[in-house]
Amino acid sequence: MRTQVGIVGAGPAGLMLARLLHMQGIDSIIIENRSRDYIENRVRAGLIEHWAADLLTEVGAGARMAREGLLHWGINIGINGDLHRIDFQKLVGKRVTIYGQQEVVKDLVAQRMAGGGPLLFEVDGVSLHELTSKTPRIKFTHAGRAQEIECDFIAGCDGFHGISRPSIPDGVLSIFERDYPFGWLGILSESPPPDHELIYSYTDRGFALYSLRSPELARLYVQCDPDEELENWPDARIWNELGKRLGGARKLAQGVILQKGITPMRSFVVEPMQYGRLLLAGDSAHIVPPTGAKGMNLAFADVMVLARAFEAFYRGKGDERLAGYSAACLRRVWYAQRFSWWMTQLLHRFPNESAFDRRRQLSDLDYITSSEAAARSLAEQYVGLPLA
Ligand code: FAS
Ligand code: PHB
Repeated sequence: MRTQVGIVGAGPAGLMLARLLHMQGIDSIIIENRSRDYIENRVRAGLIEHWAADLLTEVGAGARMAREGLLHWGINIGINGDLHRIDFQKLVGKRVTIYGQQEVVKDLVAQRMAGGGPLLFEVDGVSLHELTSKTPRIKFTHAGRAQEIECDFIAGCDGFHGISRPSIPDGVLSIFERDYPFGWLGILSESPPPDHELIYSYTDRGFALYSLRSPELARLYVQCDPDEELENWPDARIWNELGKRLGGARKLAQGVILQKGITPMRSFVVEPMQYGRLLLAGDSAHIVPPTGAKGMNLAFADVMVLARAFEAFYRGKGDERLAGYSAACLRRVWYAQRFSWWMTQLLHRFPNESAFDRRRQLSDLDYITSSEAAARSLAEQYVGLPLA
């Protein structure tokens, strides 16, 4: 097979890139190692920044989001049960949209299958070749047969555990990372959330997040040990801890837990985000802790920059933008890294924290919830900084 851009991975990054390229008349082939059913039911993100929701609408994949998504004009910060609302409307005049990542993936896959170009599911044994040549290749097996795609460029959109980043020779990439001494145990529950907006709750017992997917479907997270085992968290213990970490601010309704999972917390960036004619986008190049809800939004921001660079190249305007792809992305990547680290250190209990750090953290929370300037800074970063 031959195409202009070979895309590895059908997550938010790969699917949005393919759509943006299709709108520019640039061909692409997407290969995905999971089944359609698996990627359309993988529970992950749930919060879409202002500009990113507008982008989904602009590319023609926003109709169901407009019907089923929830517009939020604020969030609540809980400090041992006292809730403080950060009013996005008043502070920055912008909103976020609550709409499950798997719904975004469903909408983009449906659009692709309806005439956007090839999308091969359940491929296996993917490997990348001749990345520094003018015709890099992707080799894989599909339906039991060996296949090969010759491309002008390869977009590595295969997430943190994909093969694109590891295909870059040692010594080329600089790695910046930080692991956190805790994780998040997340549940999806058939129950009304404690509030119609998100509650980020700081308590002496640790952090908890009360989010939602609809007024009847709650998405709830508790801070847990980094190497925690799910079997140590029977439903009763989860509800007990979620109840306690609301600190009496709201009543917590219980319901059937539909999905349960533990997410490690890490910050990770590779520089540069490209090698030869392989360009990395999304989680394949960077990971943020979910406290700032930036992961999926950052993946969209990367592919906006990448699509513009490909457009310039195929319009004969040279490869300057492609050469400058990493630099163009990394400023926003580090903004998101900084905000996500800051929200994480602000709201979680750290093992062996000093008494000084504890007081400083409480003072940070007091400042955020009593200074309009500080609240505006949080709000503008949370709803999504304007694209460069
Ligand atoms: P993805 O990992 O989504 O997609 C990569 C795709 O490549 C996958 O479909 C994978 O199957 C495929 N793939 C992997 N290896 C392959 C191979 N060898 N060959 C072919 N295909 C391959 N972000 C937010 O913005 N807001 C949130 O609220 C939020 N909450 C989160 C909550 C949790 C529990 C988790 C885990 C993450 C959360 N995130 C959040 C971050 C998350 O959304 C990611 O940033 C987002 O999925 C990144 O999208 P992609 O870069 O497309 O990677
Ligand atoms: C979610 O709804 O899944 C969610 C929302 C905000 C976050 C993380 C996750 O910061």
